[in-house]
Amino acid sequence: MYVFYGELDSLNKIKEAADNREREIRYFDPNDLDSSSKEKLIDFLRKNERKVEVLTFLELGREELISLSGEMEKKFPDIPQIGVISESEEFDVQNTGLDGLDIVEKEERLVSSLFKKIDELFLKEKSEELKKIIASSEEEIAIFIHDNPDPDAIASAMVLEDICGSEGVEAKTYYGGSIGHPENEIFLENTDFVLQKLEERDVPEVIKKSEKIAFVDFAEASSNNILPKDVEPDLIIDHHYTSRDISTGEYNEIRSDMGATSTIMTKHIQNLDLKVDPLLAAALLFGIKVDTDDYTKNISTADYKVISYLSAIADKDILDILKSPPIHSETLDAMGRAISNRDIEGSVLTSFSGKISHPDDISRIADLLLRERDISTVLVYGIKDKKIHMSARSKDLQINVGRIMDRAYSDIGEGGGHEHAAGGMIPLEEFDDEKEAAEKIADLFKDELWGK
Ligand SMILES: [Mn+2]
Repeated sequence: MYVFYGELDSLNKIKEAADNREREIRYFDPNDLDSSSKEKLIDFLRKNERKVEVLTFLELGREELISLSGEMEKKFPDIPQIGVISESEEFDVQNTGLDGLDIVEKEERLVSSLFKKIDELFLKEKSEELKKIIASSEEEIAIFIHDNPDPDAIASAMVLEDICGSEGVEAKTYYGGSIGHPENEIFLENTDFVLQKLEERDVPEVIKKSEKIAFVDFAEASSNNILPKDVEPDLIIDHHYTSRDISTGEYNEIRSDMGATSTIMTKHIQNLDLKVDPLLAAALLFGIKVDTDDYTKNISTADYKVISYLSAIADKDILDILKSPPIHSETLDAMGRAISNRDIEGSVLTSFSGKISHPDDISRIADLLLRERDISTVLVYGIKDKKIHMSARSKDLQINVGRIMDRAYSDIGEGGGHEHAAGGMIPLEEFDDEKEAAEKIADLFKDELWGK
């Protein structure tokens, strides 16, 4: 809830903006004739102290602002304050001795700059809240990231571990699946940061021995993570949009307006005055880069600000390596087999790459083969741990590979994904041998594609 005190012509616009964010607002007019509105304000704040996110003074005179803000700071030290002043006014808040007051100048774009300020204050409050909750933990905190973690999840967990460490609280980061991106390996090889790989059977013990459970870069147990459905988190920090009400836990920060969890975590670093070393800065920067598709998708002003902050600190050598990360020789071998085994019919290319060392290899190979001239749709598949992993790509706007993968393979395994990129998995035991598997998988794909 936002509380306003004072007189302002743009009040209607403020109401509208608060409405858009589904925030309640309360307005107190000092020129109310019936009785002292200051007393009403104090009374209201006393009753609603925990609900009020920010108290904004609208265009009071300098003296009145200083005295009122001082009084409120004494009475309600936890409520952040903003003073809106006329552009012409000289106001140096440092000289007033008011710690809790921030200033916004009244200008053309008052409403947007006011709400930006509110967001900044809100984030600062969130950082303090996060710190307090972590500090209150006497035993270990278990940080969970999603299966086959990506750079954003790993960098964010690194920061959360740092915050725990600065409060003297033990923390460990757990994941299921495997670390696939070679980029991740580069970071993990260069830091002391250790990720704990978990099998499903080990989860109950970790849950039992940890005082608090944190979800980072995901918000719900059991979807794309190693946790059973009934695990309730104490902390959630995520940036994925969800229409479901996820309000469990002590600390809840789902900011779908930010491009990456790394952005949220960098904000906490800044607000809590934590040190960020060049490698961590590079990891966070890379996390944002991957999640925003090279800084082009779902990117917000907050992301840009954080990017410029991190770029100044980030390890340049590591960033250079990440532009073209080293490739494992097994991956290169699988690429070689996929290139020589490719079977082309019209603009459709299918290829079996044999044994692979990581399921992620398949999608990299599919990306590569899609670049062949005159090819518009690609299916690549390979074997790992008695399973056939598949990856499909298409540039053809008439084709939805996600739907094709779903229809072609759902009877014997799983398949699905997006319009232009999709994947799937079939247990090898569905086939007599590898040779039969190799032929049948390509046939099922093409039959579905051409509607046979
Ligand atoms: Mn993410």
